[in-house]
Amino acid sequence: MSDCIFCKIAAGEIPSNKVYEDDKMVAFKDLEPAAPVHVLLVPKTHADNVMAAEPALVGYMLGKAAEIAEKLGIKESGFRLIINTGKDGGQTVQHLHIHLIGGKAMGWPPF
Ligand code: D5M
Repeated sequence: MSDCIFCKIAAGEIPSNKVYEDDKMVAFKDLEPAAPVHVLLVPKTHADNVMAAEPALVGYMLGKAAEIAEKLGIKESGFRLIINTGKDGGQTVQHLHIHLIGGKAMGWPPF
């Protein structure tokens, strides 16, 4: 999508602090980190949200999330994966993204 900021980041048209990239996705640091480690995993193909994405792609990204957590040093301490979806889910960017958050102990429920 031509006006999608995450499409532009994934294509390298807008700078980001990337921690991982392959042919299907990128992962980059969130601009408004909620914890010491906070990266966003974003597919290179546009999907508005998790419901619009290919399930196999979502599974691929979840597998990569575990790899990236290890790379960022939070595999042992633990982390949280979040996919905000739609209005009540708090989704503000309409391009599927998985938040990978860690580096501190978190509570539950998250609201
Ligand atoms: O989360 C959208 C997230 O995207 C939010 O945590 C800020 C982040 N964001 C928005 N623009 C950028 C850029 N340009 N770089 C890095 N991070 C960004 P949501 O789940 O939609 O509420």
